[in-house]
Amino acid sequence: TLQYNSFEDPRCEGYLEDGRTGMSPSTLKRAFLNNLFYVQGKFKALATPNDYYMALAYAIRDRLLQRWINTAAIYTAQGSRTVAYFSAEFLMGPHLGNNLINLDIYKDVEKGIAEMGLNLGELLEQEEEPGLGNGGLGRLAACYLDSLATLEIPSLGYGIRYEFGIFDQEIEDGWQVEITDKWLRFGNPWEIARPEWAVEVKLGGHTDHYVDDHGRYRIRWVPDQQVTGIPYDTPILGCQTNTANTLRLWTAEAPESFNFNAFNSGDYLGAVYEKVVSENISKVLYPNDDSSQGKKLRLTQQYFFVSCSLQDMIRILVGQELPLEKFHEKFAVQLNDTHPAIAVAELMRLLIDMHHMSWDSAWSITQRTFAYTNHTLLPEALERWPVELFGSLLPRHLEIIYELNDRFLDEVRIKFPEDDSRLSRMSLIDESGERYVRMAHLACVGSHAINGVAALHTELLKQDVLYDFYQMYPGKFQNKTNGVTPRRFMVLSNPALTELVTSKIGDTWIKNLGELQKLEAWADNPEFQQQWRQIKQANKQELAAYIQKHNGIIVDPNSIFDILAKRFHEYKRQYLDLLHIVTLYNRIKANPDIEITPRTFIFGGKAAPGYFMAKLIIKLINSVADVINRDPDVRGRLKVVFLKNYNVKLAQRIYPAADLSEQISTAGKEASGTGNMKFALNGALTIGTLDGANVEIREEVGAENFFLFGLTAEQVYAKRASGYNPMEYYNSNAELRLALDRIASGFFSHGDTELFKPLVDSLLHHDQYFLLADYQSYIDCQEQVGLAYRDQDRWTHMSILNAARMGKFSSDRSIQDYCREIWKVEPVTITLENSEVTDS
Ligand code: B1H
Repeated sequence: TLQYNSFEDPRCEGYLEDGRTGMSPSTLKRAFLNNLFYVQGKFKALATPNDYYMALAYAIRDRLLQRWINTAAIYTAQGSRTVAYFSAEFLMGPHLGNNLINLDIYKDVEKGIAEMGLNLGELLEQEEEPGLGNGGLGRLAACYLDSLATLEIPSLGYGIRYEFGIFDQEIEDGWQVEITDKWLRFGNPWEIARPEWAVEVKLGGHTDHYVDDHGRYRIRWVPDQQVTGIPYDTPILGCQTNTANTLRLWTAEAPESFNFNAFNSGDYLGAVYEKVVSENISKVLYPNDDSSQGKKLRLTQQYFFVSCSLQDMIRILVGQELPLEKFHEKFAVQLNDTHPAIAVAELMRLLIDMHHMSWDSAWSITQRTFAYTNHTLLPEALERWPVELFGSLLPRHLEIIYELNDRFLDEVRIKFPEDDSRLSRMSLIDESGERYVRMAHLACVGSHAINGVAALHTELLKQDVLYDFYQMYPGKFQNKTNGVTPRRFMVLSNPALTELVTSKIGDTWIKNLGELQKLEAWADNPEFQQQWRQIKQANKQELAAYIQKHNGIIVDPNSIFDILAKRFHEYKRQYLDLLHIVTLYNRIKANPDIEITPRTFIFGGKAAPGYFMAKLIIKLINSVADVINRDPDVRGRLKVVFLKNYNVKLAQRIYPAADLSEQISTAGKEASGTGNMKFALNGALTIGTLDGANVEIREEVGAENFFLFGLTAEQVYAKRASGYNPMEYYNSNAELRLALDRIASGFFSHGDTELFKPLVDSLLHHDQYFLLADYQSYIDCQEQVGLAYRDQDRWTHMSILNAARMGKFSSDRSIQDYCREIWKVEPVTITLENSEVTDS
């Protein structure tokens, strides 16, 4: 039995507080100092901020472990139905602060740390964030894990433990420079390796058709490479609950036995080379957002983590003495886009080849297991793999896909006879030119539910990209509008606003965001308005200090903080924001006395390293900033700031300080957006198009509290169909012409007229994303924003109502919808009584 120390103030009766589980301030303090000594091997005089961070992280991890082990024990004992969220990306953000919030000990720890002469904020700053995602899709997965745990839903996140996450962005001479993200450099206190649950993954080679000892026809995959997947587990704690679920990420290693032939034949370097090749699989995250690269290594990554995860789930099933026939009863698997869609073929292979199930049983289990979330309509993001490449890596899966396709096309023929064009449109194989495997089609056929991520997006999926599949299987289609976790994006990142809100309506809104509605009663209360404004002002001052420290630019916290923060992509139209900036600049230059509400334009975001136009837009922002910030004529009225290395940590500083949230994508292009929700939750007003979740945000907050501009998706389609000519707008709009001419003239590029030519030309001659068509509407709308800001009472009223009406956009709501309508899974309560820790 364990030896317990006795402590002065155990929190609850009958509960033994030991040095690793106790939550009282004195116990926490002692645990922290113990870790500093015994884990970091330091005492105060020598300790670095990182030592302090690590000492605290381990103290908090100890508090999680009891919950984590109990959660696993109870799920195992009850054989609970479990959600498995398959995602190539999990953009988790730093763990420590979030765990303090969810354990509900943030304030106590902050106080205890201060008593030791330290500052919690500085320790939190030390944590290197696990940036294992690109943007919205990866962050959505992270918010969903938070909500799943908070709602006490048994769940596992499955993905890849990339050694290098999304690159760090530096700016040199205005250009983006990419630096590798060595996030594991100082060790990761949140993960535990589980080498005892390693699995083997085969790659390449060919298939063998043979007759087994019982005279049965069988197929065997003879691979030419094998890698080992090692799981690393991270606890995902719910908010104010004992549930701690697991994020299980796979690292690729060479099998120990691998290539001993090469060793034996003396080819030591050859054998080590093979090892390097294996370990490359989980080396680096592909840094593209909303586009697919078509590289073999990427397909290998996808197959690697999917195969590891499905084998792991079979191990769990067998461990609970459940038959394989119950796979779909034990697990609901969500495919986060098509990146894990190979799972459909892999589960078929495992059930048929490895576990000798019949095709029909395997198919019935497979379809009842998977559900597929589509995140984009952009054609360049739809994953397709050349059949050749696919077959060279996954020969058996290609056979399975052909067989699936034959059976599927027979179904199509029965429902839609004599319709060859439909057959070729729907086929799992694109045969219009070079042959490709269509991953979205595989995901649709292999899933019982297909969902989009906002109402408009789901409608467009049904009408356009997946039209044929909607006709074939209308019952499979559902909408699940995205959501964000209020724990990280409000309670943790905006403590002052959290406290104000809680002082008025209590704290139950944190787990039931709909209750924010009660704030409406305060929207016109002068005292409350003043407090609301003061908090926004203080948050802006903090961001201003950050800007001064990192950019050397002094910005005015009384100006409108007008913020566009997201990945760089032409469809997101950062360039349109720039055209507004240049237009205001031109107005002031032409008429120095003009009245303009002072603004600070703040940008943040990364461009994919190979995306030339996106990188050129970053350069243009920095070039415009250089000129405007130095020009005495606009001093006190316009400032432009590019914040480098936008990531979860920086996002947490930005949302609380925003007055205006820029959500200006071309209608029909942004599937949902989630930044839009985080800004509004923190009291920013939105200027936006009718795109993605903007539509629903506007519905919720009311049209009068939302700055709407631009063409609708339908109008965009109509314009494209009738032959859009951007030059007409250029010729007929003097201000627009002036803005573009300024950029083209070399005014922002030291006289260089070539530098930004590709940007100007692309607008004048193609303008794929309708910037010129939306320009005037945007400028007019921004004028309204400037006027509204001058009436601070009105602005504050709108700001309060925006936050008060964000209830729908909690990821708790999204997850409840998924649980009820797709996964059919129920909560399981985790108690700490009978805990293995306290019982033993
Ligand atoms: C979204 C992606 C994406 N949609 C391919 N698609 C990737 C596609 O590495 N790749 O190959 C990576 C990411 N990401 C985003 O998902 C949408 O653009 C947003 O509108 C949406 O809010 C977010 C979450 O649903």
